[in-house]
Amino acid sequence: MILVNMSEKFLIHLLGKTGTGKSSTGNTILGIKKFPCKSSTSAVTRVIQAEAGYLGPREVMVVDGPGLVDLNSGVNQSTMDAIKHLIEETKSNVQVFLMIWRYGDPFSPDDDAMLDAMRRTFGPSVFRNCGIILMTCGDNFRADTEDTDVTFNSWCKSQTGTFSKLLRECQGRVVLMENSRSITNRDQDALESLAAQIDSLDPKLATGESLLKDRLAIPTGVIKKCFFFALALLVIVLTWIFIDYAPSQEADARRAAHDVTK
Ligand SMILES: Nc1nc2c(ncn2[C@@H]2O[C@H](COP(=O)(O)OP(=O)(O)O)[C@@H](O)[C@H]2O)c(=O)[nH]1
Ligand SMILES: [Mg+2]
Repeated sequence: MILVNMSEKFLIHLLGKTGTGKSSTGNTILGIKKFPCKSSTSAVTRVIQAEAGYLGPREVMVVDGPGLVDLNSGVNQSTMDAIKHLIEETKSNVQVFLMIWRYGDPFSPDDDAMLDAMRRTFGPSVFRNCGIILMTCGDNFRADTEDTDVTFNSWCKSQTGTFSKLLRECQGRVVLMENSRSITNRDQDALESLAAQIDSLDPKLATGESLLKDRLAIPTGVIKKCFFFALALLVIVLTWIFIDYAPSQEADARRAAHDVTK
């Protein structure tokens, strides 16, 4: 179990698949190599590790762990449970879910499974209230686009599918980070952008307390579908009553007219 000092205001959870640069991002944020990282096809980080530090003047606790999705074995439920447990322990703190991808990696069904598991575990508004996308390998992005007028913003806007849906859910919060620099020459632009986006979260909606409450909320999509289903049912029933009732009224009128003529 990790004991978190409650004075840390922000918990920054580094989330994503194995090898996307989660631990490297944690080290860039803290400005010190606290998390082990290396290029490997299997997970290097095997347990949840939380390290305290500062992002500008903000007190933060950075939480690193194994990938949320293991290659060929789906969502890593034990990591998900460990994060949930940590949030329960730090209910009053603002929780930041840093969803980490490596620039250049294609999205796969694993990514959708991971995002759905997050929505199921922490509620349908988890990304709206707490989510920030972070793309690592900013160095590769810059190398790919140096002779073009493609900016990171325009690149994000041109993306479709899973990425664009998640970006909408995250209210457009996205950061490009270069972890390949030395710790003494950290990517300050990325750190400033991350800090500004953390500040833009609504602290009332992003606390652990609010997240855990939100878990029980019914998604608005489901409410809308139920409403339209009920409306359609009502129209069918009314039409049926009207069709059934109108001819019998006509027949009554005809019978009454017949009685009068007699
Ligand atoms: N070029 C480049 N390599 C990176 C960057 N971020 C991470 N890496 C490399 O990607 C590999 C996996 O990183 P790691 O942080 O261990 O990934 P994790 O499994 O998600 O924790 C390591 O070799 C890192 O040096 C980046 O921004 N640029
Ligand atoms: Mg790692």
